Amino acid sequence: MSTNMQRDILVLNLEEQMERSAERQFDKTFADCTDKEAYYVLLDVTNELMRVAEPIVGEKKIYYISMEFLIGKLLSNNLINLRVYDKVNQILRKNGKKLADIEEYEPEPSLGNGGLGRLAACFLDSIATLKLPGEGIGLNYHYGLFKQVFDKNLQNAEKDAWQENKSWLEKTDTTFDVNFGDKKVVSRLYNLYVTGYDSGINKLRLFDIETVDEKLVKKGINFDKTKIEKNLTLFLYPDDSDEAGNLLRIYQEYFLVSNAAQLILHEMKERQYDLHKLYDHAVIQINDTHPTMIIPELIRILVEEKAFSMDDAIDVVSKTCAYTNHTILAEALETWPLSYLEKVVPQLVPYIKELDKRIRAKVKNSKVQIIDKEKKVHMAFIDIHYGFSVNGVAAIHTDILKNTELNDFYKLYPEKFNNKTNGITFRRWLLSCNHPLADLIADTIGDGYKKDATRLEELLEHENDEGFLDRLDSIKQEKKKELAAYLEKHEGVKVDPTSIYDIQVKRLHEYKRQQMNALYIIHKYLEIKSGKKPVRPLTFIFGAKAAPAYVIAKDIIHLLLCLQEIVNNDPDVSPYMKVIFVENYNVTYAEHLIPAADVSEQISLASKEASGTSNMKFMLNGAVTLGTDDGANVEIHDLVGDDNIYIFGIDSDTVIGHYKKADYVSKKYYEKSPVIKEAVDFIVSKQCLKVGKKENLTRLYNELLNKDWFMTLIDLESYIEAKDRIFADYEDRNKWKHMMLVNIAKAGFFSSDRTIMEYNRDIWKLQKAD
Ligand code: CR6
Repeated sequence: MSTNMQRDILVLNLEEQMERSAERQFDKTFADCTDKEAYYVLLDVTNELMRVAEPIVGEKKIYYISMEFLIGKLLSNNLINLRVYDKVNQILRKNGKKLADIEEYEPEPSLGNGGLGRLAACFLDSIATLKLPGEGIGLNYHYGLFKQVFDKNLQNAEKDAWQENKSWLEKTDTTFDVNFGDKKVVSRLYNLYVTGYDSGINKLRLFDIETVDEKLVKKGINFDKTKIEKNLTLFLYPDDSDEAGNLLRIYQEYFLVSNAAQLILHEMKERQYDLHKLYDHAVIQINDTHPTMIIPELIRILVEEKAFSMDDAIDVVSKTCAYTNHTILAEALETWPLSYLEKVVPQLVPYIKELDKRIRAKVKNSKVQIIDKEKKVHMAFIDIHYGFSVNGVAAIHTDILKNTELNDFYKLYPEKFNNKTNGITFRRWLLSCNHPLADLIADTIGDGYKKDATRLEELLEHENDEGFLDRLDSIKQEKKKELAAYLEKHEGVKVDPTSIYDIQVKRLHEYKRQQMNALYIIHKYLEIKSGKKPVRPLTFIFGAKAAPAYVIAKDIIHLLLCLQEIVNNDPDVSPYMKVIFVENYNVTYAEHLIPAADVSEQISLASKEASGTSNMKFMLNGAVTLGTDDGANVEIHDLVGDDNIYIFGIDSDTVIGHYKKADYVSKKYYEKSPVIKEAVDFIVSKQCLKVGKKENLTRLYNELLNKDWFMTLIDLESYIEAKDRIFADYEDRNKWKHMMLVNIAKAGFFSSDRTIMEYNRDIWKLQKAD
């Protein structure tokens, strides 16, 4: 029977399937199942549907190798992509159940830090949706990223036990030997099916080892970092502030690429492809520098096991690998001491030295050498010299790479550099998280936009249609009410759904400048205290995790939690404003927050945010951006025009100029402006110290006054001005509804389908499966 027929039969008999599964698993009728049991029933039948779905195959395949895949919960998304969402909902209704309640029991896999990992997940969705043969290759971390817990206004980190026996993961029989310098481990492959929207199935390959010992984790997320056989896949990005942490990270990275190389070569063998033509059958996208060792590893295997000459091996691998850069922040561009690599992967060192030697023979410029004078290996430089493509993730980011950060390389290989502005999958960030909006759009312009997002522009024809604009507005209201209920349940805070929801959610980093938002909140608080009330209440919402070793980032969380306590408990102020820092921000939380946002905070220091992707999600859900001309904000600005976005602050050229001349002095701005001074001083005021810790608050205060590396104070006044203006404009309801419409209509460009089409057109060159 064809897979399509099997699928159709399953769909036709979905209800019976569910009954059968309920009986098999719980010895109950489906109606009698608890919501938790109902989740396992839906998991079971959805897994079955995916098993019989058409795999996407072709002569050439993309292998997207990444240390992170922040896939989020999968149930709703899979149901939507498999086109059974409505049918399942009907059955649920009949049995007195709601999908939203059932989904609460699905654990969220915590396999990523933030944007980079979430991007990888969006890409997998689009690759499958576009029917391109492709796989993700990553690691199956047991506890993933830490779970954030607040105590005494401080962030604590705990392990996040997201794995369950019954899950989306399929254990396979595939195992590989992975040899490190001082030990050998055996890997095990797990598959996770990736559904495309109304298309076929690809796979995410996650590797693990069976000797991991979860009991190694003591208090919080502390564990013995030296016991590699027991800790290798315990956590994502373990604390790398010490040598043991660094070494563990290198063990993890090599574990990933060794498995990837073996898997790819195994597939080539199975299909009897000529390895000299590897690049005709495989393209490897290296997601940031973390999987860079795939290059020397493949060269090593070809030379040592497949009788390739060094020249041929290097040539073939260079034509197979492409690199994406996701940041210009120096600390994120990995450089590993050669001595660490000698310990963990001595077998790669001769190859890395050979790659370095060949560059030295060709180019004299010391700034492009792979191994520097201090014997550190620049991983990105391996990618750039020995890959065929280098891309940035937004137009301005790629320009900065070409003209500043990687200019020496750009001059060597101009043809390798290209831009691929990031995107988001509309299946998750609209169809799944905002049903009423998706339905309104479908009612207005038809279903076509679900496959061709540029058609959202057709909404512009309705810019004078009052009925449509009112429906848009009332959907936003509905989502705001839902969020208010969710926040009350999860955070215990009551918010006014008629207030303006101003939301900043993303990792906590000084360059993202949550501290600037905090200073605005202080400013507003003091203004209200002095009798100047806002026209409408304001709700400031934050969500962010700070790396456990990033001290100042944790201090910023501390300040915001202190402000939350002060503001929300002050009877003079709390009717007019609230501050909510949600605990353990993750993909699931984002899906609740983003549809309800009015104002999208994208306030990084210009030049520092490579792209950002929450900016796109907010826009798609009708929020208006308050931001700097940075990352993809620049492209949003171009698309929606000056009238539908609020841009403030110094531009990236000015920022880069300050860094070059080293002439930024934050104290100058503090001393010049009473508004800035008052806000900054509040951090160490008696009122703040009463609820907070002196050590943390003083450290943050000193950082802002004496260093402020990410130039908060230079932009603070223009931020306050822009933010007051956006809040005032919210009262012009017609103008605001129009801005919502334009933002939604112009969001089509940011579909990850467009991004993936560009990757495929310019880099991967795969044939679409039929
Ligand atoms: N932190 C960038 O900072 C970008 C994503 C995805 C980041 C962010 O601007 O949108 O990648 N970079 O390209 C890294 O993780 C190194 C991120 O998520």
